[in-house]
Amino acid sequence: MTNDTQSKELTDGFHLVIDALKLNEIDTIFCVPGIPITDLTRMAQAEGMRVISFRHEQHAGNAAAAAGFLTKKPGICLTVSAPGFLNGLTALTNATTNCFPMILISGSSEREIVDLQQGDYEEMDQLAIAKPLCKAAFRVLHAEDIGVGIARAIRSAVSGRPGGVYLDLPAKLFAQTMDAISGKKSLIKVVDAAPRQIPAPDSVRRALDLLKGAKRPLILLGKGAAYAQADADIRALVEKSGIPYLPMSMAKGLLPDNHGQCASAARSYVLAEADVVMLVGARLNWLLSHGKGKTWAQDKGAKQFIQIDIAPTEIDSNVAIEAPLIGDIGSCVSALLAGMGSNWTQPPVEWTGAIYERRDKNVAKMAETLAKNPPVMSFQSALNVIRNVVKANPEAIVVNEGANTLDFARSIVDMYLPRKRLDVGTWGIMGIGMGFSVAAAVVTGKPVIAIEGDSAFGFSGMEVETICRYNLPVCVIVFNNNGIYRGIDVNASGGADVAPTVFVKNARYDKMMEAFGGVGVHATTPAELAKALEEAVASGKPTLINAVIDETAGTESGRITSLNPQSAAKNK
Ligand code: ADP
Ligand code: TPW
Ligand code: MG
Repeated sequence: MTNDTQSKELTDGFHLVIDALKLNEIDTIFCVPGIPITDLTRMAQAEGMRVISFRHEQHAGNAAAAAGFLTKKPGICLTVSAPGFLNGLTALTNATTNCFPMILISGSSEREIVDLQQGDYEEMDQLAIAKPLCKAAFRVLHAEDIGVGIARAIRSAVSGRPGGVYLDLPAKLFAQTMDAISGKKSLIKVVDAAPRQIPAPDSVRRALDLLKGAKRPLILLGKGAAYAQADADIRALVEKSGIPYLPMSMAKGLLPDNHGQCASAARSYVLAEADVVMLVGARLNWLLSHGKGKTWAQDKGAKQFIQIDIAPTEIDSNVAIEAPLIGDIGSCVSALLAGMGSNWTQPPVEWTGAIYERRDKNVAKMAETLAKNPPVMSFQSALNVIRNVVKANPEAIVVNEGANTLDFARSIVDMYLPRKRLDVGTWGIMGIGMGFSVAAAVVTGKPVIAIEGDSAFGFSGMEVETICRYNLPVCVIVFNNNGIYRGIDVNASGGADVAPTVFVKNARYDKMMEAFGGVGVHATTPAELAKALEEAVASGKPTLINAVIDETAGTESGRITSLNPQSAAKNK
C-alpha cells in the first residue's frame, strides 16, 4: 500500500451494510447475535439503529414480517449462519406466504469451503436453500456490491406482491475494507421502491359494469387491502357504493366492525347469496373455500367475481374471474371511485335489508352469550372483557393465535381502526404471537394485547423476557384450557402418558412474566381479567394474564375440523 492510500479514510463491510440500510430509512433490526454478525449488531446500535435482540430467530423473523406489514417497509431480521438461518427461514417463508415484505440477512461461512463441502463452522449453502422458499434471494461477495445488494433486496421485498427476501452475507465480506468515499458512492437510495401500478381503463370499466348490473353485490376486503394503506379511499368506495362488505380477519378495522354495511355477522348468508363479489386484496384460497362448493352455493351457479390484486397470476387461480383489476389497491380503488360518477345506484334494499336483518339478529344472539357469566370462564365470557377494553382503546393492537382462542376472538373482538389486528394469517401458523407483539409495540409505540391459546403461546413464550428487557407495552392473555383445543382428552391405550393434546393441568403462565420482572396475574373471573387488562393497558407494563378457561369448552381444530383426515373422510 502506498502512503497515499494509507492516509485515505476507510470503511468496511459492516459499516456499508448499516449505511445502506440507514440511507433507505430502515432504522430497526430484529436479530439474534453470534458469529459472524455479533459486531454488526453492536455497530448498528452504535450508529443509532434500534437493535431488538430475541431469544430465537423465528421470533425475530416474525417481528420483521409484522413490521413490514405495518409500515410497508421491509422488516429486517439478522441471523447467524446455518442453524440461525434455518430458524429464521420459517418466518421468511411465512412472510412470503402472507405477502409481507421482509429481508432475512444471514451471515454465512467461507464460500470456498462450503462449495467444496470441506466442513466449515456452521457450513451450509444457505442461498440455495432459501431460494425456493422466498420471493428472491441474493448473495453479496464484495464490499463494493453491498449497496446494490441491499437495493435489490428492498425492491424485491416491496414492489409488486410484497414478500420475503433472503440476503446472504459471507463472514469475509464484513471485514473487507474500501476507501470511504467510494464506499459512500457505491450505496443506492432506492427511488420509488413500490411504484404505483395504475389499472388499465378498460379493466376499470369492465369491473364497474359488472358491479352496476349486480342485484346482490358484496365487497370482500383482505389483508392486501389493509397493507395498501388506502384506508380513506377504501372506505369511500364501500360507502359510496352502498355495497355490504366482509373483512377477512386482518382486514378487520379497515372500516370499523360496527359499520352499518359490515356483513360479518351474516357471513355464510352473504357468501352463499351474493351474485357479484368484488375481492379487494384477498385470495380465494382455503380461507374462502377456494371460491367453490357449498359455502358459495356454486351449485346454484351464476356467481361472478371482480378481483383487485397487484399480482396478475393470482387471477383464475381457483375459479374464473370475470373482471380482473390489476394494479395497486390505492390506484384501483381511486379509479373505481372516479368511474362511479355522481349518480351511482345503491344495491336493492331487498338484498341489503335481508343481510342487515340477519346480522342484527345474530349480533343480539351473540350479546346474550357474551353476557353470561358461567362459574368457570368460557371463551366468550373472557373475550367479552377484551372486546370492551379494545372498544375503549381502539388504538391498541391485537395479536391473536390458537384454535378456539383464535376463532372466537376473531368474531367477538371488534376492531375499529386499520392494521390493528395481526394473526396466524394464510397458513394458520402457531408461533407468531410474541414476535408480532414485540414488532407491533416497537414500530407503533401503542399498547399491544396478545390473545393466546396456551398451546399457541408456548411456541414463542420465551420471548416474554424480550418484552420485559425492552419494557414493551405488551399484555399477553393466555387462554389456559390445559391443552391443544381443550384439556380433557384421554390416552386411548390407558397408559400412563397423558393424551398428545393435554398439558400440565392448572399451569401458571403468569409466573413466566414475573420471572423477568413483569406483571403476572392469575385470573379466574371476568372481573379479575378486566381489572388486570385495564391496568396493563393504562400502565404499559409488560403483563401476562393467565386466564383460566373451561377445559371442556373447545372443539377440535376450532372451526376447521373439516381439514382433519378423519372428519374429512366422514364428510365425504
Ligand atoms: P386474506 O388472507 O386477508 O384473504 P391474502 O393474503 O389471501 O388476504 O391476499 C392478499 C392479496 O393482496 C394478495 O393476493 C396480494 O397480491 C395482494 N396485495 C398485497 N398488497 C397489494 C397492493 N398494494 N395492491 C394490490 N394488491 C395487493
Ligand atoms: C407451527 C397445529 C393448530 S392450532 C394449535 C396447533 C398446535 C394449538 C391450539 O391450541 P391452543 O388453542 O393454542 O391452546 P385452543 O384455544 O383451541 O386450546 N404447528 C404450527 N402451526 C400449527 N397450526 C400447528 C402446529 C395447531
Ligand atoms: Mg388451549
